[in-house]
Amino acid sequence: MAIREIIKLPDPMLRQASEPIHTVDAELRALIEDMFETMYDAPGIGLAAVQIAVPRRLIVLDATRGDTPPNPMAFINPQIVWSSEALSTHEEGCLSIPEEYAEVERPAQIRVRFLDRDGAEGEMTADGLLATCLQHEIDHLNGVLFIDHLSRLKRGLIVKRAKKQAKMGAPAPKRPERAKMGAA
Ligand code: GNR
Ligand code: NI
Repeated sequence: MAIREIIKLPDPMLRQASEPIHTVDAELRALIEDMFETMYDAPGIGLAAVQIAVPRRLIVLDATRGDTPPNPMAFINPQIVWSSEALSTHEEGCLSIPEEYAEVERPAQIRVRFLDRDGAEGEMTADGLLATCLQHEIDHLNGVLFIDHLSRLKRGLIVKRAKKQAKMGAPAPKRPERAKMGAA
């Protein structure tokens, strides 16, 4: 069990589509445990595997809040099989885009098909925060971020700030060693 590092915008891996999972085995269940640990530590209500630099179609989520007991859920190869015509708006944030929040409009209800931790097929209908979070996580599996649902202007501002943050946080780039002058 381990807390993994969460990759941040503008890491290009966040723009990559994740690969389907073919086997649900002990190694995958260990990865799921690491994802729960990383999500609860952050803290966040959802996490896609690609956010810990593992581009596979796997998400974890726990949209309970307050005093309600935790409800860790894992979805392997999740697919939206139905979306309501009715839309709803929620404020969203993303662990890969720290300190940025915006209102995003999405279908209010969705039905999702997936494999669970035991490799069994499941289906679930979700609404409210759970529906929002599932759509946010499934977007990650397709290289899509919540900022892609905003106007170009808002997205541009957020990307600009994220790039600035990345520059400030990154170690100084190594300079190539200069050839010594006059060395034969
Ligand atoms: O922790 C998270 N909170 C959140 C709030 C509103 C809509 C979506 C989310 S998901 C986010 C964690 C995250 O980045 N998951 O990919
Ligand atoms: Ni996110």
